[in-house]
Amino acid sequence: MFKKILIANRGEIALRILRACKELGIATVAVHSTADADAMHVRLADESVCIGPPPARESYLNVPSLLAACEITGADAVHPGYGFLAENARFAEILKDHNIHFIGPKAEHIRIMGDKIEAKKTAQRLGIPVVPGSDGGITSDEEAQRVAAEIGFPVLVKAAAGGGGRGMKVAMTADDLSQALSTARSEAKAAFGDDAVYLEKYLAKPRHIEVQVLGDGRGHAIHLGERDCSLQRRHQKVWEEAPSPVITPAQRAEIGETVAKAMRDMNYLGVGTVEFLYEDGNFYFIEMNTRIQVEHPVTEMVTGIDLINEQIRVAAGEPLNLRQEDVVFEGHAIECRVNAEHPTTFRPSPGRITHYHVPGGLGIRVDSNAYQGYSIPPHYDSLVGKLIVHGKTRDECLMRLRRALDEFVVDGIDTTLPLFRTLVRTKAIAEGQYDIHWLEHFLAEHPEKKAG
Ligand code: MV4
Repeated sequence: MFKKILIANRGEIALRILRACKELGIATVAVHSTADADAMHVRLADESVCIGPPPARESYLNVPSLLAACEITGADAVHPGYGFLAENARFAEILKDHNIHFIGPKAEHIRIMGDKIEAKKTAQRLGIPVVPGSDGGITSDEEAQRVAAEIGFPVLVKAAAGGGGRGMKVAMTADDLSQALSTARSEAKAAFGDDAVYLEKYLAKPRHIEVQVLGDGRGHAIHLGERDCSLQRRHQKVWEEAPSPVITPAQRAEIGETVAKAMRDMNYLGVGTVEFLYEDGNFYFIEMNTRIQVEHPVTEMVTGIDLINEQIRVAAGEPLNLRQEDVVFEGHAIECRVNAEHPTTFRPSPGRITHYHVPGGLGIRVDSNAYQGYSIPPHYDSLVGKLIVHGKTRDECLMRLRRALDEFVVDGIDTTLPLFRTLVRTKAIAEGQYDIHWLEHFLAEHPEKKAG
């Protein structure tokens, strides 16, 4: 097992990783920018190293600084968390070259899944259902027209280097296709320096459902069920839940086994998430994330499995001692991402938290780095914390969530708590009847309701 882990991240996830390390008896090194000297993860770590000024590219993305911090402290492994360097294959290789373990998948798998065309080809080859579309990249207007005629309009042009919705263009008819292709190409070139694009059938009203996996890198892999992350705003998840309100146990077992088998066949190492669009009873692969995700706690709450603990242990070469039949799903969990943003305009609201009180009681979990008197710096994402609630049933979970949201106090800054207080009392949410566009429509149609 590792002796000392350097946590190459900040915020709530740095704290989450630190807690897992403490329970495993592993020493911790926090790194921080000058803007994060007062952060909770810095206070609680065994050691800390300042790695640069506030801008992420000069601190949390600064590889030479991180290597120096490993060297100074003698850390034998790095946990990247999510964002920053978590899905940077080159970083994983550089660490390996320095005899430092990267707590994450093999570099080759990070690289494959970072290229959306390669990811889709790999998924399809491994038996995962994919969205109908081009076999690989599109090289001409003629090829695009041929594929589109085959799959039918509307079609979606996507960037190979994309993800997060950037470089995506819909073509409703054949007349729109040439324009969609060239716009997607130039946006992709500008955003990612890579103009490779591919074509897919456009699914009009799908849900976003993702399957959590865990592998030991040596042919053993299991699934931990799905999360429904359909409630998003501008490609940012807002509310996530497990299980999905529309998936049956038989469907879960089937898609879960399909994904787990694929992970076994590729000898996948670590935690991963296979993302699907779900429409009319069918799953369609879109992407795979090769990191721990923000919303991992909802899976932990319904399985009782500590994903970061498992992630660390398999990265250290320990076998997975969980079999698929050991994974038992119990009850329902919902996560609300509380952001330091105005609840109706979503304008970022960094600043000092003057009063802070978190909800408690049975089934309540708050993953947050915030505390009374803490100042949220303006340089990073606006996540204040995650409220995760568990109940025996979805209705009990919603009931508890209403109560927990009413208890939660974050004063001094704007937060999205009032939005959640409204959502949790909204009929479509209570009934679980929402798709990936529901929240954007709700926010556009009910501006007066958003503040609760
Ligand atoms: C799609 C789609 C419809 N049809 N692909 C957006 C982000 C990227 N990761 C995948 N995305 C989509 N891909 C096909 N073939 C609609 C979206 C999409 C979306 C997906 C998940 C969650 C929210 C979304 C919001 C808008 C569009």
